Amino acid sequence: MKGDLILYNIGTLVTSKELQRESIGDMENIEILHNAYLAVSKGKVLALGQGEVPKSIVGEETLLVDAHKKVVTPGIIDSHTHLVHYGSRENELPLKIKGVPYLGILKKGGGILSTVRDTRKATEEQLFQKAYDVLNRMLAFGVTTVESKSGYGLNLETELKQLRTNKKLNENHPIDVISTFLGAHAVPEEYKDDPKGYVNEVIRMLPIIKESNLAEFCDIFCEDSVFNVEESRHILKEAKKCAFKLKIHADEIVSLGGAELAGELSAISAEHLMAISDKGIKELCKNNVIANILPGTSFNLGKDYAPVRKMIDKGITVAISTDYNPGSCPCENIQLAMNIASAQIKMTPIEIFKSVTINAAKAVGRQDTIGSLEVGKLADFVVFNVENLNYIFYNFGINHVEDVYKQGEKVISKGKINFS
Ligand code: IZC
Ligand code: ZN
Repeated sequence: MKGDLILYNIGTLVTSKELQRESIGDMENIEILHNAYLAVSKGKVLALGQGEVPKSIVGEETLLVDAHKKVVTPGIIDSHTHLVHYGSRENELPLKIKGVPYLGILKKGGGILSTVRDTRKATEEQLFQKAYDVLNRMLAFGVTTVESKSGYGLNLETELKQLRTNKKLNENHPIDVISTFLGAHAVPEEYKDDPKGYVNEVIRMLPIIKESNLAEFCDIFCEDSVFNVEESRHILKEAKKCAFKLKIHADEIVSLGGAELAGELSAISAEHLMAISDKGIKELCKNNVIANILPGTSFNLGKDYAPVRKMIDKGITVAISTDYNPGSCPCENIQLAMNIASAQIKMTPIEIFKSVTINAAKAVGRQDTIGSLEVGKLADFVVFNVENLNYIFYNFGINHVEDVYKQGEKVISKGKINFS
């Protein structure tokens, strides 16, 4: 077969393919090729390798592109976002600066509940347009797949509105959007005096959401004064019965035992983990739960970083994502999250790329089609305008992405949107 498109003269090709020698927890274990080529046919990877492009894959129609020794990686996967919402919360910034904690703002009816009020009022078109613009920026940062949670409706009608918006974004934007139901994101104001009643309401919503086919995962905010471990277990067990795959916002601010619950229920991933206990680390490890860490949130809240080195040493699979949301992390720049992981958590460039490619693919259950550049997988890839991988982390705070290809189509060209 001939390639439709072949990039050649790639200085560094990070394939993110895990090598056979893989030992548990070896976060450096990916293939990196120098002086490489990457061939695409019908939106998928046709071939890749080192040195000269084989003549057998070059046809008359093949578009040959000189990569000028730049760095090419798989498309980045942002595996934890609260993409679809309305309004913003900069009015809470003075409180935050004065030291009012995130959960304190929520307790007073602000925080998530403020975004719920705005999202309930918004039209589907408004939600779509706001999120679409954010997806454009994410794409320019090298992101080709995004997980997107609901959770600003807290009633069936608005949760469905958010989830339908996910679907519409997935159908209309080059980025693939993977949808998660987060009905248990907070207790809504109308259930303030009856939190158990809201737990029952979420459980009532589960089969309806499942039936609608609008969400693949079910997530919960298991946190002090939000949903405790017992309530989280109750909701997630019901979600499992409805065949949702599970995620848990676990031990973000207070060490409640969310990681232990993620292990107990064999969740796909546990998110945040800034306050995870040693027992929680053991349980994630024993049950093969992915630790999805969100360095931008620790940075923005001025909180501890998740103990990533401890988790890696125990053999846990680590993913990194933005947590893009209007409260704890209003930032859609995955490269900034990666820079923070480097400077503050001391992860290596290879560990970080693995965390936003193949490990992030596992966190969204897509490791068979994306997350690495291997023959037959989708040709989602990014050209970074740098000479080596280290440079991305050394010269931080700017966007190093030059081109982004989604299924072989160049959707970002020289940093600009290239589709209509
Ligand atoms: O809107 O504050 N942590 N949920 C759990 C969030 C942050 C999103 C928000
Ligand atoms: Zn979150």
